[in-house]
Amino acid sequence: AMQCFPSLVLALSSLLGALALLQLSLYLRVPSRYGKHEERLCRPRGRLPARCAWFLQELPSFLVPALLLALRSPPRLEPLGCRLLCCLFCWHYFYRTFIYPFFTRGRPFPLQLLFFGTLFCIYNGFLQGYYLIYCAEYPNDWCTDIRFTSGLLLFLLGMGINIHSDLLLRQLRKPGEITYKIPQGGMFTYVSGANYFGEIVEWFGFAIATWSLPAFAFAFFTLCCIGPRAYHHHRYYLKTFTDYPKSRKALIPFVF
Ligand code: NDX
Repeated sequence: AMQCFPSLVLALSSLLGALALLQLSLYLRVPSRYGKHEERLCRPRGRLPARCAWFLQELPSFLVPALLLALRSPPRLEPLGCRLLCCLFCWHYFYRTFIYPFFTRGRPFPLQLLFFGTLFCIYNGFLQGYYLIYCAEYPNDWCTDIRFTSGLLLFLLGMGINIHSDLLLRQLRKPGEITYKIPQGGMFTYVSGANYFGEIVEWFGFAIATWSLPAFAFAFFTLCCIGPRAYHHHRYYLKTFTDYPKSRKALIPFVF
């Protein structure tokens, strides 16, 4: 049977933090090349329809922890860590894998990024799953701890904002359309990267609720990955639309 190796958790979490910094250094000045930031002259080959790409890429983040959980000896959901994993992490990736891709109207996704994205989701799915199933230990009254309750609240709030914003983006296009318009409503009233803002709040909520190194490393990675992307989206909108709302910020309402 599997057991907890704290040094493995520490090593994998540190590497995730290092990847976050690499990500930041690579994509702070130039955006990652998918969606509205893909170069026009790029070869038309080497892409997969958005639907397949997002499904394949995100699937391991659901499957790996779900498998780890299934392989655990019963009673599987007894430890609070397992329930946290099941309810929060897998719930998000159930949405991202089985619901989001089937409604997306996004442009075809570059195979190369799909490859790295899939590797990332395997890695992170394993780290979060392994830690919460085999390492995490919580006191009996963790559910009434302020870290758990406030974290859970942030997680739910972030997830709500993320899903709502993804929906607003999707409604900007008719099926088959690939043009860009000014997003309106919901959190887009305040920021250009409303879906990213939600996702970041969500994973920091998860980190606070689980109070774990792997989860904080992942929240930090998310911030370094889609934070800069929100900024590049914002710049794209300001450049493309002369009537873009002046008061709108890039990522954090009223601030940045
Ligand atoms: N997938 C996380 N790194 C990533 C894919 C890219 O879930 O090599 C990270 C994720 C991966 C990344 C993943 C990991 C690191 C990679 C990176 C690429 C390079 C990088 C591999 C795994 C890398 C190292 C160096 C470390 C190896 O046509 P379109 O597609 O633009 O259409 C869009 C549409 N839309 C509009 N439609 C009309 N008018 C407008 N104005 C529109 N604006 C947008 O809306 C899309 O169909 C849709 C959403 O677009 P966009 O650009 O706002 O969001 P997107 O970036 O596609 O993300 C979609 C959702 C979103 O909710 C976001 O929060 C979440 O996924 N996400 C995304 C990325 C990472 C992540 C979450 C996380 O870290 N938690």
